[in-house]
Amino acid sequence: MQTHKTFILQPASPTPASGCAGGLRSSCASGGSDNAQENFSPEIWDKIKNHPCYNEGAHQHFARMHVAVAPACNIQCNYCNRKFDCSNESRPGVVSEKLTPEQAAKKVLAVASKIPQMSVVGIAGPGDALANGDKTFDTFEMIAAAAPHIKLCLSTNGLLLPEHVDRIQALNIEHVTITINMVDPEIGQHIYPWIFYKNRRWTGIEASRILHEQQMKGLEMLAARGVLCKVNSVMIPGINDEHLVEVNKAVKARGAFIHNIMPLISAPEHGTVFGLQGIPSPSAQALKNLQDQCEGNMKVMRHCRQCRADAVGMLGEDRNAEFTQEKVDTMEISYDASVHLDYLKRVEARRQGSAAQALSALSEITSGNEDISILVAVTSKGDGKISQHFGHAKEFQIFEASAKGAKFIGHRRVDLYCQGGYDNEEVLPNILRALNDCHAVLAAKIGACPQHELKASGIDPVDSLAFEYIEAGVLGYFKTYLAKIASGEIAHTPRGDAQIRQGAFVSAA
Ligand code: CLF
Ligand code: SF4
Repeated sequence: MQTHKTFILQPASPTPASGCAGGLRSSCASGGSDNAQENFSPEIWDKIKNHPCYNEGAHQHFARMHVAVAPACNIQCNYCNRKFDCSNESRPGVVSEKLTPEQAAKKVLAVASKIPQMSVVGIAGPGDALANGDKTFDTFEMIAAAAPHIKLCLSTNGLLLPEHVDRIQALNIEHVTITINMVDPEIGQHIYPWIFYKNRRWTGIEASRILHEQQMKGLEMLAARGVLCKVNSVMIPGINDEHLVEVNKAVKARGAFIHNIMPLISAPEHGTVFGLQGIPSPSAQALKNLQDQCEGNMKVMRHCRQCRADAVGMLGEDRNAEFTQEKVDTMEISYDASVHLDYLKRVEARRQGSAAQALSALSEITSGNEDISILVAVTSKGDGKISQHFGHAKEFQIFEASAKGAKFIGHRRVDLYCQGGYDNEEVLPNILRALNDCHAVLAAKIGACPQHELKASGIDPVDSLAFEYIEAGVLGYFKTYLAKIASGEIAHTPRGDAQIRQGAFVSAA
């Protein structure tokens, strides 16, 4: 498959992770978000507004599902091993069940009838979508006929892309991801031991040269047809980490819309070549530095959850176990598109409310503080609000608050603190480590014990902003923080991984 495969960093680390096709405008008016509607042309906005991967703002409202109809692959990546399966493992390329196109289409209707947030169906393996072209396109045809409002999304290694561009366009597949890890076959030979192309196996530099040429050609052809292309790249320390800046420039020049640079997930037990060779995952800081370097060139995705090839639900959650083939077969499926369309209207109202409140909060940030920025962690149930209890969080969204606005910079996965009836105090140190560069945590409720421990680690626990819209809440907290500085109550202290403050708390109440 593509690079919906490989990767995850552990909780203690910050989470790893156009030419904009003429669609990205320069202004930035919604509380600092560069994912706001006004930053895109109407045509582009229409394509991305409900897509949880292409639009960071949409992942708070919309879900995706993958149907695992594509088992075979035509190349070998040294970070991939599709034999490994574990239901607790969120790792691209991993699936519990492979489906026929008919089973997949039925599963899509079953999920759509239960999860009105579901806006996109993707085919992301477990092998390569285009190495299984007939199954992939048959599946999309059935879904398009049964549920035409659901967006279709395809992910591929790109080897067969030029041959399939016409069919992709004919089926109105508006979103295609290509995994591109190199634009230099010298480097590619260390990532790809072989490819299978035109009825023969190719190895060495020649294999990477063919793959590279096909990827570039396919990307150019799709961009010329108005298909929004996302490029996924796996950051592999010592192999292509420095080279990915070149990749970024090359894909931008060929019309890619967004670049998703993800960390290699590497562990010997996964049985991958890189895992067995002991090549490490990149540090969170190295990943962020690379993403920052590339961001000036094009839109960069920072909220990727490195999904399984059968993932179902909001990004960061997996509800696939509710929709096994056995369960779908006995399920009463009553799919009603109007339920989803009603949900779209509610999201639209929510978005407008959120944007208005964020703008209002931003207007209250006093001038003269342009050099101050802080990180704020937020936990949400996926409704765009600060709506989750601290103890129920499996991940925190991290925002950088500054006079420019509230900017999403990534997420941090953690173990559950509340285990239904008792608090798992053993996980608290890991949560504190995951958040140790944040000035505050905003949650719907924070219990006395975690409040105490957060304060002792120099992190302000805030539940007085419960159920506020996230960006407005983050900016509200920042405003109070600045006020405390102005009054002399606290001094601004930047936080880094190794820097744990004592004291100096602000309350946003
Ligand atoms: Fe799936 Fe990929 Fe489409 Fe999204 S996932 S096929 S573009 S609908 Fe999204 Fe998952 Fe990251 Fe992929 S979070 S691994 S980027
Ligand atoms: Fe995807 Fe194939 Fe590479 Fe595995 S070997 S990551 S299935 S392209």
